[in-house]
Amino acid sequence: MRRQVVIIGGGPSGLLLSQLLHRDGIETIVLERRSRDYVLGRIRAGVLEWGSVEMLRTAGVDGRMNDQGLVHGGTYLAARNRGFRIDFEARVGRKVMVYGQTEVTADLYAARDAMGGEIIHEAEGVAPHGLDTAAPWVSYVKDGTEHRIDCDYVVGCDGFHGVSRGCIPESVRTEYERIYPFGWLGILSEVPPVSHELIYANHPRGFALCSMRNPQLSRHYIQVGLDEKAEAWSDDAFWDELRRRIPQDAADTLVTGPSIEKSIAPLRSFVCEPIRWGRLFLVGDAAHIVPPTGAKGLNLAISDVHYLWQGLRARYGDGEEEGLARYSERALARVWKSVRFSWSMTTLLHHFPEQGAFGQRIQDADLAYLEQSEAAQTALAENYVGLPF
Ligand code: RFL
Ligand code: PHB
Repeated sequence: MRRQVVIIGGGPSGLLLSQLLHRDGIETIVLERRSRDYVLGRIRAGVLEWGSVEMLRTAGVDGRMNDQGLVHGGTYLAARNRGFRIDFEARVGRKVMVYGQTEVTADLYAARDAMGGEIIHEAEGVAPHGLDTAAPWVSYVKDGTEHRIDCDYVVGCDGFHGVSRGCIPESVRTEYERIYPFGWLGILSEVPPVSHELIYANHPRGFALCSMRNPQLSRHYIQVGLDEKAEAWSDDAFWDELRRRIPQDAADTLVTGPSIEKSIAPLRSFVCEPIRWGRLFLVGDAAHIVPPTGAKGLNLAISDVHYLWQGLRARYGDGEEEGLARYSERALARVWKSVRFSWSMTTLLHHFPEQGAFGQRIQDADLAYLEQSEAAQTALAENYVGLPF
């Protein structure tokens, strides 16, 4: 079998890239390790930058998002149970879209099916070969039979734990990493959101976030220790802890209910450089991870897809190789700015074990400055809504 581009990983970045390339007449095949139900059962990102919204529109997967996505013109930050609003529209004239990654992925699968896109689920032992030659190929096993696909390019969209990144020789690859000393315990619950926009709360007991998926479905997170277990948190214990950390008016009106999903995610910043080696390109979480505090992970995956799609369509359109040659440098320039922003939001809003009373005071002062300074709000808003591609 031969395809022009083999994409490893059927998460949002792999599906979006295959959709965009297919619309340009470039043949792709997606190899996904898991079943479709498993991929669609993962609860992850909730906020799309406007550039991401436009990319999904370009890919023709915006129908449900246009109907059901919630456009937010600002967000709340809170310190010590008192919130204030950052007005994105007033500060930078832009907005974000609250629309879950689960929905984005479902829309992408529907669009790939409608176009007859090839996605092999439960592909085991996926392995790229010959990446530093002009004739790379990928092998995998499906239902006990080994298959081989020859191709021009291999794209690693296989997330942080995928096989692709490790194919770049260690002598070429540099990895930058910071692991944070806490995680996020998240719950999904069929109750109305506590506020019409998100609330990011700093509190001496730890960070909390009130988010949503739709007017009847709330998504909330609290900072927890790395040794904690989701099963050890009853729903009541979660709601009580959330109430202690968020603004008083929100705590007073919080509607609680049973959780329909509960899990703990660790927080990490990670960047691999370069993200191209020979005929291999890394995209999204395969190349970099950010802590979720800035809502950037999915959006960075989409901006990587943008640069690579541009490079591949120029290569197949008029034989121009420059976009591919500069993919790593262009994508990483934007990645590092989002890595910085996610790190700074994480540092501003979480309780660090070693921070002490001095650290808490610095955070209080930083948040007071943000509340009072239009300049500080503009910088936060500009980053949150998304820097240009
Ligand atoms: P994914 O989604 O991890 O998909 C990778 C796919 O590759 C498959 N795979 C393999 N397939 C074949 N062979 C192998 N050897 C394979 N190894 C892995 C996997 O099964 C999977 O299907 O990566 P992708 O496409 O790059 O997308 C990245 C995003 O998923 C991620 O950045 C975001 O979810 C991060 N994130 C957020 N991003 C935002 O932009 N806004 C947010 O509000 C936001 N909130 C979050 C988040 C991530 C979270 N968690 C749990 C990590 C909130 C949370 C809690
Ligand atoms: C979410 O709704 O899951 C969400 C929203 C904003 C974030 C992180 C996660 O910064």
